Amino acid sequence: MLAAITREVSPSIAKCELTHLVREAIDVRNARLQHRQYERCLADLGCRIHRLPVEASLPDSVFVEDTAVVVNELAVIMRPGAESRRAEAASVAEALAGYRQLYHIESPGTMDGGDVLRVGKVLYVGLLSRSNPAGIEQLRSYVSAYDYGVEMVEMEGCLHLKSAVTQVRRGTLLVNRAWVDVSAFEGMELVDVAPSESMGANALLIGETVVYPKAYPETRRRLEERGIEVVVVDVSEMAKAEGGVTCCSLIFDV
Ligand code: CIR
Repeated sequence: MLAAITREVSPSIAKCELTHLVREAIDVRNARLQHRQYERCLADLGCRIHRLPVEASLPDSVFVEDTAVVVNELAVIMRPGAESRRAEAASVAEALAGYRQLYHIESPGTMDGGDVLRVGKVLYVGLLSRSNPAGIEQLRSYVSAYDYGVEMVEMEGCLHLKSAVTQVRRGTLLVNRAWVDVSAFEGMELVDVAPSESMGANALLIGETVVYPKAYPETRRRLEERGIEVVVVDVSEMAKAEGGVTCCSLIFDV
């Protein structure tokens, strides 16, 4: 059985952090509708939804992925790189305490869950603006006891590692090579995003199905041509806040 922690879209999402995008109006009502459809999709794929209460004063709080890294044996609560997001972690920690033993990234460490890509027993961590070497060392100290390797990955031009690379099937990654040094992923099959869809590398693999944004049809075709099953969701409002499909949930075995 899988659980998915999610959180209702904040009414203040218009004040979200933005790094690479120009601010556009976000329709909160539509964002909430899209978010409900996203949750429904996760539920259809076997996730029990654990929705956290809205955090009205925390604009980015729908992006729960950034607040924790959950593996089978433990959960590490993040200290997000953006100061405006640090207060998001407490309520996620409270929820996760019911499922896992907790460890915490502490100052001077910073890390966003969006920078952590787990492939089997390896945690790849993107090092750029949100996650720093101190955070990575803390993560390593927590997970190495359970035989997870932690690999630092160079990236540029995007917000998080998972903006540039995600797993779409066992042994296969979807990548935007302009943003990430793929030498770290030697031996794996790489599917490139379509040239016109630079934001298309963020896909959410649940079992053998990929949850994928409606906005990137060319890249979606590339996945389907390889026999990967894709379920499409419209996350256009979240995309204006630089969020994608992985960002809105924390999914783990229960
Ligand atoms: C931020 O800048 O932190 C948010 N506006 C977007 C976070 C998206 N999260 C993710 O990609 N994991």
